Order: sequence, then structure tokens, then C-alpha cells
Amino acid sequence: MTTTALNPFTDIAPEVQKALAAGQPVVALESTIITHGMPYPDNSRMAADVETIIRDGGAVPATIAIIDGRLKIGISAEEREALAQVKGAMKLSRADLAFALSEGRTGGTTVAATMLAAHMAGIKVFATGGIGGVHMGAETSFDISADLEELGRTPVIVVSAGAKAILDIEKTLEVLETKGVPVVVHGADILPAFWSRQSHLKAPLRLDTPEAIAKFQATRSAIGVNGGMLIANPIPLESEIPAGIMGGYIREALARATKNGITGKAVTPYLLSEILDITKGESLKANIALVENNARLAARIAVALANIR
Ligand code: PSU
Ligand code: MN
Repeated sequence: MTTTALNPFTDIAPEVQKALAAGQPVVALESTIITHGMPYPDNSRMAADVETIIRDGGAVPATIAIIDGRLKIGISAEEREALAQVKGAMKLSRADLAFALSEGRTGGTTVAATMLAAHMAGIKVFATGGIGGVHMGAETSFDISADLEELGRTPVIVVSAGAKAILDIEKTLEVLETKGVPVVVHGADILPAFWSRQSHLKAPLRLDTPEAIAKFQATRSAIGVNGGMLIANPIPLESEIPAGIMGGYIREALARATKNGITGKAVTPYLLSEILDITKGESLKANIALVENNARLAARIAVALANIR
């Protein structure tokens, strides 16, 4: 049911292939959020819902994942469900994506790996929850997400609700600026903070419409400025947990991580799951709402981009 086009390791779903060939809008979706970001069955429902939202917005969804050593650009409903339940999936970034292919493994693709794969297939827009960034205490741990590096080099528009608020958002913005990544807040003057509509930082750039966002990225590419763009789309008001309330929960989760010696790739999944525990599920509800909100905007940006070309 899938065709191989790019290289011997990649399967592009026929529907995605057709849309790309015809210049129709396609939106990529990541899968670490399925394998490591949310518990089952919420992850499964979220993954199906965002695909539906993208279709309703007039674009074709392409969930990207590695299944049994195959790089999948677009997965079936059965594959999606299996991925939501799989135990021991890898969390894949640029460093180990090809390892999973050469070793026949299964894994979720992070923002970095999803951008890389999307670009390989010719997909220009990608919706997620929040990007990885500079972790608290990075000055000693050196824990800075590969997502930032990828945003600096790969020309894909990443629609997020900002950097996850468990991070040092100020340092994350500094690194993005250094790497030449525009951070565009959609429809607000304040940078959102994932579960919360507002951080303590101003929007580096602001645009109010999907058309303006598409035009900005097309302009960058026309003058030869390559690399990704980060869209920060504030979580809908009715779903947010205000920053003042979130702050305490995040501090508690960070304290638990330190106490339990959590490091490296495990940090982000650990913090998300502790925050879910601390908020008794409220954070998960907000996380799902913000991902859906980002999928809605990403579809509109993909449609706007398709209309430019
Ligand atoms: N957004 C969510 N939940 C997640 C993630 C994003 O709402 O779990 C994932 C993304 O795949 C992102 C990763 O790339 O968390 C960041 O991990 P790290 O900090 O280890 O780079
Ligand atoms: Mn990390």
C-alpha cells in the first residue's frame, strides 16, 4: 500500500505522494509525541484527531515515524494505533534516525528528525506541540535539544505552542536567534509558553495570518536564506493553564528529575509525565488542545503556501 520513492529506506504513503506531486498542501506530524509524549490511549486519540483536523483544513496529513526499520512518511490508521501501543520505541533525532533504519528498529521521530524527513519528502509545514530547547541548568549539563540545530538548517515551518515551558525559554530564544531562526508569534505580542498563553518574554516577531507567514517563508527562500521557521501559536484561552499556576508544577517536576538523576533523552518525557501526575491530567488536556490548535494553523499555512506557488 506504500510506494518507495526517495531512497531504499523510505515509504511515502500514496496519498501524500500524490498531493506532493500535484503541489497540494501537506502537513507533517511528528511521532515522539505519540511514543514518548503522552500515555495510551490519549496519544492514539490525539494522533487520529490531528490528522482529521488537517484534512478538514484542506491539507493532507503525513505522520512521520520509523516502523520496523522503514521511514514512513504518512502512516495508516493501523500503523498509528500500533505505534501508540508499542513498548520500547526509540526516540529518534538526527543522530540516530539512520541507526533505526539500519537496525530495523521502531521509533518516534522528534521535531528534529521529523523536520529532516519532511524536507527529504518535500513537505514544507509541520505541526507539533512544543519544540525541545535549552534545558534548565544547560550551562552545566550541556543539554540543548537537536531541534534547535535542525531549525537552523532545514527549511520547514514548525508550528508549535512555543518551547515547552519546562525549558529555559530565554536561553532557547537566544540560541534560535544565533542560528538565524525566526520566531514568529501568531496573533500576539507575547511569546506563549506551551500550556500557558503568555511567557515573560516579548514576541521576537509577530504575524497575524497564515498568508503572511507563508509569504515570509517564501521571501526567505527567494533571497536564499535557508533554514526553518518557528511559529509560536498560543494555546486557546479556554484550555490554558496560566503561567503563574504552571510555574509551581514545573518546579516540582524539575526537583523530582534532579532527585532521581534523570538525564539526556529521558528528561523531556520524564518531566511531561511528572507534570501530568502533578496536575492530575490537566496538563495532558492542555497539551492535546494546543497540538490540535497547531494542526489547524499548520493546515492553513500549507494551503497559503500552495497558493503562492
Ligand atoms: N511536543 C509535545 N510533546 C512532546 C514533544 C513535543 O507536546 O513529547 C517532543 C518532540 O518530539 C520534541 C521532543 O522534539 O519532545 C524534545 O525532546 P528533547 O528535549 O530531548 O530534544
Ligand atoms: Mn536533550
